[in-house]
Amino acid sequence: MQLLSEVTASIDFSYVGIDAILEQMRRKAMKQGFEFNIMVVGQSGLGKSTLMNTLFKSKVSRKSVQPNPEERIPKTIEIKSISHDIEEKGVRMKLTVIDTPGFGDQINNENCWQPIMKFINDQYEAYLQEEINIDRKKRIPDSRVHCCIYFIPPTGHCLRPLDVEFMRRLSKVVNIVPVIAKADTLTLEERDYFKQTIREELRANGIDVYPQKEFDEDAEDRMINDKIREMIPFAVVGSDQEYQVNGKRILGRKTKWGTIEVENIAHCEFAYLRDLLIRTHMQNIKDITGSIHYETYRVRRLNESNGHSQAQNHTLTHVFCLHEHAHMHTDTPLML
Ligand SMILES: Nc1nc2c(ncn2[C@@H]2O[C@H](COP(=O)(O)OP(=O)(O)OP(=O)(O)O)[C@@H](O)[C@H]2O)c(=O)[nH]1
Ligand SMILES: [Mg+2]
Repeated sequence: MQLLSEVTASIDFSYVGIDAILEQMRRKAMKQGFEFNIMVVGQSGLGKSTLMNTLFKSKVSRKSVQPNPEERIPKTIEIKSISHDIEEKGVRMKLTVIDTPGFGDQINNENCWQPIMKFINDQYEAYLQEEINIDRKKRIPDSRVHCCIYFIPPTGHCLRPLDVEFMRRLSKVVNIVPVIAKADTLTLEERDYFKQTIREELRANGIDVYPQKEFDEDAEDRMINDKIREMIPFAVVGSDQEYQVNGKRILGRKTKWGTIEVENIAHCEFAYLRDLLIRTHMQNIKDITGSIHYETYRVRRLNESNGHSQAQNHTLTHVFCLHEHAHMHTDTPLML
C-alpha cells in the first residue's frame, strides 16, 4: 500500500497554476468580443470613404461584404458610423468606422474642426455619464473614438496650415495616424521626400501622433514603435473594386499603365496601416484612449463640475452670511 506521504511527494507543490489565468482571460475576452472605433478625417475628395471600404473589403472582413461593383461612393455629407461584426477563428469584433464629411470646400475654413472635436468629446461625455451612474452597466458600451486616421493631400510639398492646425487640436484629444492620401499620384522619390518633410513638420509643430514616444512601455516597445515612427505617414491607396490579376482576385485601381494592388506592399502602404490598426496595436490604441485621452477629458470635466459646485457653495455661503447679517441688523427675514 502506498503511503499518503509518498503520493504527495510525487506532486510538484511549487506549481500553483498562475499561468492558467491567461486561458481564463482569453476565454472571457472571447465571450465579450472586442469593440474598435476608427474615425477618418481630412479634406473633401481625398478618398476617406473609399479607404474605409477598402478596409472592410480587404482581408479584415472579406467574407462579410457583399460585392457590389456598380455602387459608387457618394460624397459624405454628415458624420456617419458604420459597424461591421467580424468573426475570425472564434473571436468576435465589432469594428466601427466613423466617416466624416470632408472639409476645405468653404472659402473660410476657420473652425472646420469643431464638428469633429464635438463628436469626439460627445462620445467621452456619453461614456462618463454611464460611468458615474449609480446604477451603472456591467459593461459600458464604448463609442469613444480609439483612432483617427488623418488624410493629408498628396501635394508633395509641405503640410498646409489647415492640416497643421487640425492635427494639433486632434492630437490632444485622440490618437491620430496620419496618412498620405491617393499615394498613387506620387513617384517613389516624391513619396519618400514628402514623408520625411511631414515627419519633420509634425515634430516642429509639436504634433504628437500615434504611437506617442512618451507612452512606450519598455525597450522592446520602443524598438517596435521606432520602426513605425520611421514609416509614418503611411502612403496609402484605396479601392473597393476587385480585379483579376494572374488568376488572383485583388483589390486595386486599374489604370492605362497597369493595376495598382492596394494590399501589395510593393505598391503602397495600406497593408502596413491595416496591420498597425488591427493586428499589432489595436489593444494599445484602445488602452491609450482609455488611460490618457479619456482620462484627460474625465479629469477636466469632473474638475469643472467640482469647480461649479464649489462656486455654488461659495455663493450660497455668501448669501447665507448676508442673510445672517441682515437678521442681526433688521430682524426681518431676507427673501432668497
Ligand atoms: N487616384 C486615387 N483616387 C482615389 C483613391 N481613393 C479614392 N479615390 C477616388 O477619389 C474620389 C473621392 O473618393 P471618396 O472616397 O468619396 O473621398 P472622400 O474623402 O470620402 O470625400 P468626401 O466624402 O467628400 O469627404 C473617388 O472618385 C475615388 O474613386 C486613391 O487612393 N487614389
Ligand atoms: Mg466621404
